[in-house]
Amino acid sequence: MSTSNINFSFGLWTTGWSGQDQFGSASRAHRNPADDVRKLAELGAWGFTFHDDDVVPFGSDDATRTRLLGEIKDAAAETGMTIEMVTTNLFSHPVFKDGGVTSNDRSVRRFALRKVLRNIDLTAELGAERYGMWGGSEGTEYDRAKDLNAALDRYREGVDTVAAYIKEKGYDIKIALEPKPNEPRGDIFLPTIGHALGFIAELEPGDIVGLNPETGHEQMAGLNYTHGLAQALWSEKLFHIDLNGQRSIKFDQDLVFGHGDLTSAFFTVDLVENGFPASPDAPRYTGPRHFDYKPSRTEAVEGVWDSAVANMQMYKMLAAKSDAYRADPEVQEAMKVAGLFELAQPTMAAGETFADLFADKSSFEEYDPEIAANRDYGFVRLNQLALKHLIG
Ligand code: GLT
Ligand code: MN
Ligand code: MN
Repeated sequence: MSTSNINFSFGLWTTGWSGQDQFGSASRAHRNPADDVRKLAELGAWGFTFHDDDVVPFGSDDATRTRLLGEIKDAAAETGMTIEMVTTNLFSHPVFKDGGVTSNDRSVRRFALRKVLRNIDLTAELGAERYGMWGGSEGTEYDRAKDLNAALDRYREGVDTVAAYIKEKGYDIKIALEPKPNEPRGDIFLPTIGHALGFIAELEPGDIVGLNPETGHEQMAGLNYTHGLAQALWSEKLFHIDLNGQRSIKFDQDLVFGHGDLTSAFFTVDLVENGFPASPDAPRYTGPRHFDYKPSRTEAVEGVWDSAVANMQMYKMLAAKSDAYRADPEVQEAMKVAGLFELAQPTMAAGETFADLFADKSSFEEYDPEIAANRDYGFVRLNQLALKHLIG
């Protein structure tokens, strides 16, 4: 595909991050989020996302809320930027220090739900098709801090209630849950894509609930992001993506996409842009290419915009590499040798019965395991071809 029409979007909390961390205060001055919308549009972004509190400071009165949201709407209208997802901040204010929808304090849970439902109305009003739920504060530092069964019940109740509200109002909105293993909580509920998929299967109804997996969050758990995206796609639950960079199992770095594990980033882009190589009818990701990164604290305003551009540039460079890699006849041949197309062939023949299988002596009685044991899959050569395209 041509890299000129990729829909790139950014969270306003990304470029808007002032650089404060656990140990240091802000290294950059606060900017008006509406100005960031204009700047992102100028740099080539297609859309943006935001938390309620990114635009309207917590506790603002209704008049202030209307005015500040008006500024964002104006900036979007003026630039043609799409507001593709809205989300709710249930983690910054200390009222949420023990969670939003899973706080042990019932009054906090009811307050959190009200904050979310108000934001669902806003999501609909702005025409965004996705509503994000990152449960950063939903978790514990100590195992006895919560009855874990009750916590999962309350988490399910929270998501079910939001989904029921969307349906009752007739809104065209899908919920995208974002897994993360830890930070800011010691252990966050729904730590990985797999946990979240298992949770969604228990929802009632879970049809409008899917995932927003983030590159670094899977990698913080030592997991393979591309594999996670694949399973979410296979489950038809990949509703959104948060792209960024992470260098191994450590605190959430939120680096520029590709600035962490570059090879993994290549295969992520390869999957998103060109799909599964041997499964042309498999589900494809069609949503925006959304960046959720943090311009490093060392950067001044110029560096913020350099880093925003770097995300889009990295993605486009990797997309072009992926296109060339897929079109390379040597790669196609190596994939064939490696057995990728063979894996797409069902193991049992169409309509084959157990009797048929047992009658097939070549599958067992006359099978010579040594032949397959000696097969050379050529995976190393195949990987080298990918790397040749990547850095060649
Ligand atoms: C926060 C978090 C991100 C989430 C955002 C949405 S906020 O910065 O680290 O991964 O996507 O709530
Ligand atoms: Mn992150
Ligand atoms: Mn994220």
